Amino acid sequence: MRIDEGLQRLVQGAARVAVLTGAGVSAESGVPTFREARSGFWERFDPEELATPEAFARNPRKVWAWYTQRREQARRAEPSPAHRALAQWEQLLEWCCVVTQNVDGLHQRAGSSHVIELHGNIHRDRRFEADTAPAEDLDGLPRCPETGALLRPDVVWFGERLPEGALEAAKEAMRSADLVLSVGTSALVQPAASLPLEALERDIPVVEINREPTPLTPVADWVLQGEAGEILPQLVTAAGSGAKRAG
Ligand code: BJW
Repeated sequence: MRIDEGLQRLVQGAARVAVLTGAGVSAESGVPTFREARSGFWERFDPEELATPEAFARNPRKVWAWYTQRREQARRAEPSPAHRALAQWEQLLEWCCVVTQNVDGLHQRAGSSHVIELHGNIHRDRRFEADTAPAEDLDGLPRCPETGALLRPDVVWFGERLPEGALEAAKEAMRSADLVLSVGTSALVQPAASLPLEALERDIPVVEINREPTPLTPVADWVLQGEAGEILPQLVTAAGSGAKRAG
């Protein structure tokens, strides 16, 4: 992959960068993606059975079993070169915001300090709130130590609202950036997928990094096709020689 002169000038001139990330950024850490052929979760599992509040109400034990295993997988994973490159870029910039759809906490572990988690965090629990109580036997499932309420993973399932303030903060980050990147996301899940489109509408340049074309590809200003863990370090090196330093 070669970074052309125009892109080099763009990254060298950028002082405020917002980066939307998806599962592809954690793929090189060994965390599976969702929609990829062969390896994606949704190839093997039905999201209607695991990633909706209705699924949890029907069968909380099954949902907890899946999340417990994924939580452990995320805990064992190490940040990838892509996570590390973004953390390193932050050091060169006036401001860098990572807006992530990932729930694994790997951006923070790599050292990024300004991370907005659109879909929650798999390492946290919260109270399961539903109109009707889950039907099955709930013995042994995680409960709030104070109130005894049934707990669920603190992630965003289909049909659920994003965490309070997260979407607004992400929109504000995109609006105030002078460069937006979309990295390792299929750009299919709303409302996250609209964030780079809104940046384009405001004439903010958008760079996409992905192994495969996505719905964003035809409209992005630059498309770098390949592995995020190879391309991002090169981009940060290119930026490093000319970036405006903080302070
Ligand atoms: C690499 C790489 C490498 C790999 N280098 N690249 C019709 C139209 C529009 C919207 C909807 C619709 N029908 C339903 C909706 C809404 C729905 C939605 O968008 N559905 C679409 C699928 C159609 N959205 C929602 O329900 C959202 N909520 C909502 O809309 O609320 C409205 C509301 C308002 C008021 C009251 C109530 C509600 C919530 C969405 C929640 C998504 N949740 C999940 C699970 C999170 C928890 C968990 O982890 O278990 O989030 S689903 C899953 O998808 C996960 C991800 O964050 C999300 C995005 O996936 P991502 O990251 O893009 O991964 P992949 O696998 O899709 O792509 C990976 C990419 O990486 C690929 O492109 C690879 O090529 C690439 N790659 N390795 C570079 N090394």
